[in-house]
Amino acid sequence: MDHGFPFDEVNPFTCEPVGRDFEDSSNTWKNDAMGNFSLTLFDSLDTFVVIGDKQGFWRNVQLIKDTYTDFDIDSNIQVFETNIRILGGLLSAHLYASDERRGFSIDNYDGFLLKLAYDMGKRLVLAFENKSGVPFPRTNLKYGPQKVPKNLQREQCTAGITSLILEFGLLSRLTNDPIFELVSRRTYLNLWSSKTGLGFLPMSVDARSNVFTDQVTGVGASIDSFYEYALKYSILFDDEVFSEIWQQSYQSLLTYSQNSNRIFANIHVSNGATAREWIDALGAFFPGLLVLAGDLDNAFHFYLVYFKLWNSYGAIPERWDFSGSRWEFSRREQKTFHPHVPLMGLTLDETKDLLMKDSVLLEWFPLRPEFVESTYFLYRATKDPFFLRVGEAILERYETDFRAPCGFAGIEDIRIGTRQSRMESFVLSETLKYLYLLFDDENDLHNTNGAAVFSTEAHPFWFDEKLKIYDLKQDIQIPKTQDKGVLEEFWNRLFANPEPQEVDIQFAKLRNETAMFPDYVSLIMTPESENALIKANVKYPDDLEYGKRFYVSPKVYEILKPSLITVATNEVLDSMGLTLDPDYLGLNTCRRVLLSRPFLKSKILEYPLLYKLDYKYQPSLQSPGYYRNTSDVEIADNFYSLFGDNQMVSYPSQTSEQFDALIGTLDKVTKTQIYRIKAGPEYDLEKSAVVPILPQDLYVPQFDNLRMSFERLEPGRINAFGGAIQTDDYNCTLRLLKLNGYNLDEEDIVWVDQNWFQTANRYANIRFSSNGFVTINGESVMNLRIIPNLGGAQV
Ligand code: DMJ
Repeated sequence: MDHGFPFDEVNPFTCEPVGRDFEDSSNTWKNDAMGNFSLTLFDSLDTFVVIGDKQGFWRNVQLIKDTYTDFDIDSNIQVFETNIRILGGLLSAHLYASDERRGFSIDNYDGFLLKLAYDMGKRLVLAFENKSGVPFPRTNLKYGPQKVPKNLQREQCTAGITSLILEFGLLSRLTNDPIFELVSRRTYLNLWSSKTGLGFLPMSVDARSNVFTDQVTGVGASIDSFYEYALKYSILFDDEVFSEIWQQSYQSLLTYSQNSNRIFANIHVSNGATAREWIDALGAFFPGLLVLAGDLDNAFHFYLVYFKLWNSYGAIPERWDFSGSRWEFSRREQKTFHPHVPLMGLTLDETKDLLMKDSVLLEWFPLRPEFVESTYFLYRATKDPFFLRVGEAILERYETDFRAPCGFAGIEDIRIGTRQSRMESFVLSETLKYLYLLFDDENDLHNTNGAAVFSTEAHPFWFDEKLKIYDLKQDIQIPKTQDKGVLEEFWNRLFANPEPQEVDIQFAKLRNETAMFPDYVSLIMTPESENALIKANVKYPDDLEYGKRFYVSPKVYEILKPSLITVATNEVLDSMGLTLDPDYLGLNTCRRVLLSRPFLKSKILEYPLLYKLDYKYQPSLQSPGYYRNTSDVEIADNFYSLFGDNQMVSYPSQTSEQFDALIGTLDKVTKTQIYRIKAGPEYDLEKSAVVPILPQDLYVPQFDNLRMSFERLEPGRINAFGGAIQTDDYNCTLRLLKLNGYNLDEEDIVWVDQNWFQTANRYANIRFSSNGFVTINGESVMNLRIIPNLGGAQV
């Protein structure tokens, strides 16, 4: 504040204030976020709250009151960045300033922060004034989106289109003006309705034509907060439509994108094939999101990859390649890398440098928050000291290496360690906030009364009926002379002769146009949905053929829903009194972690596959020279000796062959019904198969449309769980490892209905053996077993 205010940022090395690039309007690296509106201050208002600095919060809120009455600024800014940083910052600060329950409320507060938020909202929402149906990526705060050069208005991304719903939703609900939520929600649902058969949205969109400009998807840059906001919006506003979007899209990711090392890889949206074998720094938020979704297991496994990156670089490269196939190394010498054998003609260090340079695809680290964010969420969910140790290591880097005279400065080139002379506003609003929260067990945000959903910029949001609603909806009239003709004419006139009230006029026009639109749920016409429509007596057009999309209101959807879910029955299962749970991936349940570790011990240090990734991605996990002699975070003496166990073991790495297989049609995979067997009465061995059916096992009534991953059980090799493979009693040569997004545990069994084999099996190479195993191409699968139908073959 001493050096930067009222500018957007401060140069951490020179202490000079930093603002937009007025010379070069195409410098989006700076100008997208720096709108000449004291960005860092707005973005970090609630950081004062989180660190418990009441005076700091009040003082800076007052400063804003004294400095800003609106955002009538002639700046072209990016809508997404301004939404999450400025609007999000204002909304969170307003909640704290107005809600007495949180202990930071301001006496005689008149809601001016919300009024400022409303002003910003009115300016941002104009980006939706686009005939193509998707918002423009940028807008001019004073004149609207048409003032932005056209070449900056084409490239839009999925995250940019869909990540307004949380802030806009909250703004609408707090101001009683529905336009923000309606527009952003409709746009989100529209985009979602154009997902591929596998349930994916590509990452890039042309904003002028509303056409996808690539065919790839993942969880990192350009699409990250699409997933994040589906889940967070559903939590904040208790919205089932968005909860289902989260579940469907996550199920697709688990099924098609998650690779055998639990990395969510970039894949082709239409066929699920791996498209690019890299992950980026932004994707490091995903484990944290999975904690929120209640999937700790996948959260932890994906986190491990980023943890290994931190061990290798003391930072997270903006983009990191894990493929192995593009390496200069393999071009030079066709053999696997061995940590102690240099390439011909090179020293070992030079060899490692070569590998490291090949795997760092984008070399900067601007102190992004995502890895700290996930560390924080995993610690809150597990309380395992391992995550505190990681936090400590991160903190050490900030204190010794990232500190600068006026703040913190990240890395410009990870490969050589040069520094970046910039401190983005998210360092104070997100990175340091999460780091602080990780160590502050008593923080209000950790109490039930302080519960909040963090926006993608880490602004705490909450919403309930006790909050005061400020009715800010203004009745703005569009002047008669301008309220006619085509849109183009309207804009031309407006910009030819800008009026002081122009934003209000544009805003009123947008509101008029969007007042009446359906807040719909999109469904695909299938025999099931047709049945549901008939059963619920809902009228639908005659020409609604199978495969066509149709829209219903949330109300109608609620009526249809029960008939859309079919629950299979099986006489044998019925006779055992077991019940089936269609939510086999557990997406509706939050699985609690059993804190069965002894006091002051880390369960993670006992995880025998902790080093699996080091082996698997060894060539890509080479440290840069300046970081090569740094020891791994978890084996730092003072941590390892205190929290480790002298029983610690590391399993040998998997050497069994692993491969994927598909039965049926790819785009039907996520629609195949699979059930988890729920707890039931005592198991009756008399009536049972050779191996008891246990709760947690899976049941597949139709052995079709399945995407599976197998390992070959070749005696002498090491299996996926780190055990030596021995000759199996049942003579099985395969083990199922993954089924439609579900990663099987070593003991899990998948039960298949024998009835299907006898009545509907169209595959000559899928059979079952006399001792009850499913056989594929003549090979028995040890954990795929038949549930006999009554009177059927003996099992
Ligand atoms: C932040 O501004 C937000 O987290 C956003 O969603 C993407 N990432 C940056 C920081 O990395």
